[in-house]
Amino acid sequence: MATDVPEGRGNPGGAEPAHRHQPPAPHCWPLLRECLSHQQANLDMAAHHPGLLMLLLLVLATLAFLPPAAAQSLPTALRAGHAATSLSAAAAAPHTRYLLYDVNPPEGFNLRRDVYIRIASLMKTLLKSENWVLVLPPWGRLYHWQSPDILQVRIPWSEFFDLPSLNKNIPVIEYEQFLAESGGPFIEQIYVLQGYEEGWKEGTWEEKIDERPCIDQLMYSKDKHQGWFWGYEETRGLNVSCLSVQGSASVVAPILLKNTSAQSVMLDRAENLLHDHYGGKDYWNTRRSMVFAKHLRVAGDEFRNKYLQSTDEADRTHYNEDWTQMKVKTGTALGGPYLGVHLRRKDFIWGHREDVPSLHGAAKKIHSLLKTHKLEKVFIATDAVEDEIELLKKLVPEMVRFEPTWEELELYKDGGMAVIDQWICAHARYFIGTSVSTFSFRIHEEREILGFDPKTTYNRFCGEKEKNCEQPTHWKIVY
Ligand SMILES: Nc1nc2c(ncn2[C@@H]2O[C@H](COP(=O)(O)OP(=O)(O)OP(=O)(O)O)[C@@H](O)[C@H]2O)c(=O)[nH]1
Ligand SMILES: *[C@@H]1O[C@H](CO)[C@@H](O)[C@H](O)[C@H]1NC(C)=O
Ligand SMILES: *[C@@H]1O[C@H](CO)[C@@H](O)[C@H](O)[C@H]1NC(C)=O
Repeated sequence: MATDVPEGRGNPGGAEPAHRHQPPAPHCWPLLRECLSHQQANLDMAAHHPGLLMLLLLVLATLAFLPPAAAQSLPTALRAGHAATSLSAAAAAPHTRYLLYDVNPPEGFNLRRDVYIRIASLMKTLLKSENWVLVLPPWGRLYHWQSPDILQVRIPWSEFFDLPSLNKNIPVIEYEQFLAESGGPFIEQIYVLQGYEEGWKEGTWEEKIDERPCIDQLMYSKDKHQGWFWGYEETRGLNVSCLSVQGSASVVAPILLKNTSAQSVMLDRAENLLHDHYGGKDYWNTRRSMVFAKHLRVAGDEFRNKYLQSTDEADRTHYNEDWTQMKVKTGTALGGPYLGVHLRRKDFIWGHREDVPSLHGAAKKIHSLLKTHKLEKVFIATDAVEDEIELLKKLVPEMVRFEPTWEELELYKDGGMAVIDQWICAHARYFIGTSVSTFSFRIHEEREILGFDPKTTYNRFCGEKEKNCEQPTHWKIVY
C-alpha cells in the first residue's frame, strides 16, 4: 500500500476528512477458526446473560433452516420475544430505532474514533425528536492490525472503550446486543454515503443531501443483500441505496426522521460526513466520553509505575472514572518523569513525506528534548518495523517501549496495544508526536483532558528538509 498516504489531513477546519481511496488489502482468515470463535463469542455472551442463550440458539437454528425470503419476515416474529433480553435502559424504550454506521475499510483506528464523534452529534440531533440507539460497529479487519495468529474481527467496543462512559453521552449498544434485541441479523435500510459526481462548484458551499445513483461499485450485492457487516456473515441489508452528501453529520437527520421509517438504518462510508462543530462543546463531550477500557488503563498505569517511576499522585494526573465530573484546570497536570514520543513510520515514510524525520533526525531531537526538560527516560510509541526499532535502540539507548508478550498481545490485540501506548504517552511530562497522524492527535486530546499545559503537548517532529515546520493546533476543551 505504498500509495496509502494520508493527504490533506489536519486541515484548518480540523475535520480530518478521509482521503484514502485505496481498497483494503484483503485479510483472509481461516474459515473454520473464524466460525468457531464467532460461536464462542455468542456463547460467552449468552453465559453472562442466561436469558439470551435461548434466543441466540433460536436465531441461529432458525436461520440455518430458513430460505432467505422466509428469513425476511423474521424481525417482527422475533421482536415479540425481545423484552426479556433487554440489557440496557435505552433498549427497553418503545419505538426504538437503531442507527448503524461503518467507515471506508482502509481507514485506521484513530480516524474511526473521529468518525464516532461526528456520528454522535447526528445522534444528538435525532434524539431531539425520536428514540434512537447507536449500534457500535464492531472493530476488525483493519489494515494496520497485522499481528499474525490472532483473530482480530468482530471485536466489541468494550475491548477498547468503557461502555458506561459512552452511554453517559449518547445511548449505545454493541452489535451483539442489536442482534439479540432487534429481532435478528437484519438491517432494514442501508445508505451508502458518497460525494457528488460533479464535485462542488467553487465559491458556493451549501449543505445538501440527495438520493443519487451509486458512483462507486457497491460493496453490497443487491439481490442477496450481502456485504461486509463486520464479519457477521449472516447479517443482511434489506435495502441498499446511495446518498450524495455534502455537509456536516446532522444533514442526514431529516432523511432518517422523514424519508425512511426503517427501524434500523445503516450509514456506510460515514467518514463522508463532516463534524457538526469541530472543537465545540458537543465535540468535547463526546470525546471526553470515549474513556479507554479500564483493563487497558490499568495495564498502562502498571507499566508507568514499574518502568517510568510514574504515578498519578506524584504526576498530578488523577483520573475521575466519571468523565462528566472530570474538569481539570489547564496546566495542573505535571506528568511522569519521562519524555513521551509517538513516531509514526510505515506508510508515513513510504511516501517519502517531507514532514516526517529520519530516525537519526528523530534521535537528535529526542536527545535535545531530554536535555532541555532534564529527563532521563523516553517512552517511544511507534509502528516501526523491527529493523528500525533495532536502529532506534542504538541511537536512543535510554528508550523504553511497551513490548507485549504473546499472551498480552492476544489479550489486548493491536487496538489495545495502541491504546496502552497512547495512554502512556498521554501521561508524559512532555510529548512530541508525528505530523498529521491521527494517532498523535488522539494523544493531544487525552493530554488536554488530563489538564496538561499546551506547550507540553502540541509538538511534532520536523522533517530534515522541511522549510516551514508548523506545529499542531491547540484545541482547547469546551466544557
Ligand atoms: N501500538 C502502536 N501502534 C501504532 C503506533 N502508531 C501507529 N500504530 C498502528 O498503526 C495504526 C495506524 O494509525 P492510526 O492512527 O490508527 O491510523 P489512521 O487513522 O490511519 O491514522 P494515521 O496515524 O493518521 O495514519 C494504528 O491504529 C495502530 O494500529 C504506535 O505508536 N503504537
Ligand atoms: C426526502 O423527502 C423529501 C420530501 O418528500 C424529498 O423532497 C427529498 O428528495 C427526499 N430526500 C431523499 C434523499 O430521499
Ligand atoms: C429502498 O430504499 C429506497 C430509498 O429509501 C426507496 O426509494 C425504495 O423504494 C426502497 N426499495 C424497497 C424495495 O423498499
